[in-house]
Amino acid sequence: MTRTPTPADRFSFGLWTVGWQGVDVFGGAVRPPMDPVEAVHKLAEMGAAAVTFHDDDLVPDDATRDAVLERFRTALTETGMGVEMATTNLFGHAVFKDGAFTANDRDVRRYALAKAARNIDLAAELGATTYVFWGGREGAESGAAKDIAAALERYKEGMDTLCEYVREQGYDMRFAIEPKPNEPRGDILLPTIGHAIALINELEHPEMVGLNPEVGHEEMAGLNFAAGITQAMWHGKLFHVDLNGQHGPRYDQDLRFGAGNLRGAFWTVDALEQGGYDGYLHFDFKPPRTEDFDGVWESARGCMANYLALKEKAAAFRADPDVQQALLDSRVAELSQSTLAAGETLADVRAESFDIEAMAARGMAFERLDQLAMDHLLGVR
Ligand code: GLT
Ligand code: MN
Ligand code: MN
Repeated sequence: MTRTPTPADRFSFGLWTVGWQGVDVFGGAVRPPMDPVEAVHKLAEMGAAAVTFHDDDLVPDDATRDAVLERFRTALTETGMGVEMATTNLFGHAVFKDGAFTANDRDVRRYALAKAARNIDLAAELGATTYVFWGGREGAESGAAKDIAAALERYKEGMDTLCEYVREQGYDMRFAIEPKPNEPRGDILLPTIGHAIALINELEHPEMVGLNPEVGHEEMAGLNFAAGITQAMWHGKLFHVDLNGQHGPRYDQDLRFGAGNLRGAFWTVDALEQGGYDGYLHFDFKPPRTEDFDGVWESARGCMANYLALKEKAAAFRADPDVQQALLDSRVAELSQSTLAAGETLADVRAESFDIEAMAARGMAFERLDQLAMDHLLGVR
């Protein structure tokens, strides 16, 4: 195994990540804008396979649209980089202050659909097969301001309308919803993986819509990311993933992958590798405001290096004979046996006599198993 990223690792980066100028609630830009063409070249040099973008990251205005796209296409051709995903900025402009697909103002909802459809055309043209919907402004700060049931109807209408559009156009494209519990809205609709999966089941084309879960967003809600994405995979819904770092429930930190909850990152990599996820490994992080451009690239390099190092650690953990014994001692594989044997009925189970004291006395040996994982992660095995 090598720790030098190559396109075969399928790493990708949002143009808005390395291009983040550091504007936050308390201060303005700390870095000049980054030319998307430079980002493509630099990320390609570092071993990434693809980039992703919001309409406004790449083509901020109509006057320069054609020229910008021509330069961008040339950069992709020169570097062999792909565009694997795209998304719509439905949160930055003041028009979206009360949301996009779920704004109370119907004109805003209509504009949001038009804006998304326009960028879906560009995404298809550039070869993106995943289109992300992050509804950061879909929500409210107070109770009566938003009729939640009506908002969910409108969310569904928006997704259904755009699914229909993709079908009509014959684009090879799937949608991925990105949950987040709060920030920028006080409470955001579809706050977690589970909420989003439930909405998808109500859509007209549920097969076209999956998830783009982000590490930090689930952890902001105090949830276990590895368990969340494993459930998404169980439903066949892990279409894409946003990898980054977060220190528990606080503001959305968007640290580089591996920073923050390192144990969580280890189990995330293990879950992706064990679960057979074969999509892009997309980093959605924000290089801290303290950094100049050297720091930005260091941060991007760190995302990939940490993934590869954790992949190596997770593989060594799974291959370790002591771990395999510990898994047996913890009876992990036993959970894959059906609870009732073939042909058995609930009546058979009810007729069985259980020695519950003996059952209760059996230890599960999970501490040994977890310590082995710690030892691998700490590099002491
Ligand atoms: C925004 C957000 C991210 C989303 C992006 C996709 S936009 O930067 O913080 O988590 O993935 O729209
Ligand atoms: Mn985030
Ligand atoms: Mn994200």
